[in-house]
Amino acid sequence: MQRLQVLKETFFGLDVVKQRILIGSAVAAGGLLAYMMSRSRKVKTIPLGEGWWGAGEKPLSEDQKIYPFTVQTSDKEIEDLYERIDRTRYTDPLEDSRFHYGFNSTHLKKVVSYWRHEFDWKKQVAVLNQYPHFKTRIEGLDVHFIHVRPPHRENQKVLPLMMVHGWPGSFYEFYKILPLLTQNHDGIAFEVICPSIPGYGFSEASHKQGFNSFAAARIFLTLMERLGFSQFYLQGGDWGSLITTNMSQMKPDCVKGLHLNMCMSTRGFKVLLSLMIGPYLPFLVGFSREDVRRLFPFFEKNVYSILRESGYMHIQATKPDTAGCGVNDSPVGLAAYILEKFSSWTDMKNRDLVDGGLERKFSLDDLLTNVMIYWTTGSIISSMRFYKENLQSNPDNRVDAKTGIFVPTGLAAFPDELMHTPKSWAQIRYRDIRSYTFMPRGGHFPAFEEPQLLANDIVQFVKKVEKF
Ligand SMILES: *[C@@H]1O[C@H](CO)[C@@H](O)[C@H](O)[C@H]1NC(C)=O
Ligand SMILES: *[C@@H]1O[C@H](CO)[C@H](O)[C@H](O)[C@@H]1NC(C)=O
Repeated sequence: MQRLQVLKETFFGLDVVKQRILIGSAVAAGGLLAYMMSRSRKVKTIPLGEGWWGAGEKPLSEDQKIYPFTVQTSDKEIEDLYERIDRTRYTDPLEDSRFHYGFNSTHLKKVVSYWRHEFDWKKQVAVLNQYPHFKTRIEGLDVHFIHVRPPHRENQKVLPLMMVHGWPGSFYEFYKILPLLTQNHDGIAFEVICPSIPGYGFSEASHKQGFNSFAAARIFLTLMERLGFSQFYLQGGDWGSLITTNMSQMKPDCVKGLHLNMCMSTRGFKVLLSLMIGPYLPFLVGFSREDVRRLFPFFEKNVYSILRESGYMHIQATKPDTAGCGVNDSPVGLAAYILEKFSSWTDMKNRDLVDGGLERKFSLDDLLTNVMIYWTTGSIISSMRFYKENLQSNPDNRVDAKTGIFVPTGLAAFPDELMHTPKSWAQIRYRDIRSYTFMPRGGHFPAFEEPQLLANDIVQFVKKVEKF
């Protein structure tokens, strides 16, 4: 009480200006304190939760062994494919429409003719089997993955790295980057684990509703634990970016570093402000010149362009089982549906080309191998359901959206990615960005399109984290 009295007398003994300065400072300090508390409140991890996605009742115990797996095919599978291809009904494209109405069906016939007469699935199955495949049961599902180790070398530090694909890709997207990552880079090399998301390719699909990126993240954390890794690196784009982000939020102590080639962080006042001021005074809101080039005009590049391209997402997030019927039944329908994305998501300008520019970055063998992974496993519908499960509720309200990511993070911003995320936006969620690179070329599937560029960026990021 005595002290309060002294404070009061001192305060009123000051002149008005000093009183105001004092009040102002107190308010500012209070605000700062409240701000820091609100930020530190976010320093939490997402609860791991639990789940079981098998058919029927959960058994009392489950086999936890890891089994080798080999991709197989049969003459019957190939005959069935050819019969269906031969019965395909096409519709002529509109004159000069190129890829603007979707896959140009005149060009589709050419791709399908290659598929039918030249593509050799048996040979591609051998290509798939050049790396060791495994399956293990987690939360009621058989989870498939490949596990590739570098050759033994003296004085080499081997770092485990999990790479997670998205839609409509697969573990096969990583085949060209694997040899680059298992090379020795000044004493470090990666041992790489590429799982298939449950419901994609050779990983069993959930039998129950609600299988989202949290569940996939938890399953992949269990997979890494089962493989004996207590600390590892993560890499992803598309769904892989969400899943590996969620993994980093759930078990930050296990994740030495997170490298993403797509990241979403476009919420909040800061983003709004930077959109209004950014084009005029980019430095004020932390934009570089390259950010401005990639972001503006904002509505054209980020709203209209997304509206024109995201119909698939709305369908998959609402009625995947209906829309999926046709593409699960027709290999040509499936190829058009998937390969259109490999055209436009590599470069939106590909829509202006009669052949969708498909072979500018990929070989037909590589593209059709990815299609065949969906076709032979009959997994397109379950892959589409992942949209519904993840977009059920407003993603911004999910617990993980409000949780920061505190593990060392590396971002590779490819110029033809669907949306550009400036570093200043990414920092809102990713609180420890160690590297942010404007990549010189490439789009949504960089491991498939530009394996060397992506590998270089992963390596430089990891060297920073390891202080090599
Ligand atoms: C479709 O592609 C073929 C090339 O495969 C081209 O000759 C044709 O003009 C294209 N059609 C349209 C409508 O763009
Ligand atoms: C897990 O899933 C995504 C988000 O980050 C949701 O939107 C959540 O925000 C969470 N993490 C991701 C993907 O970044």
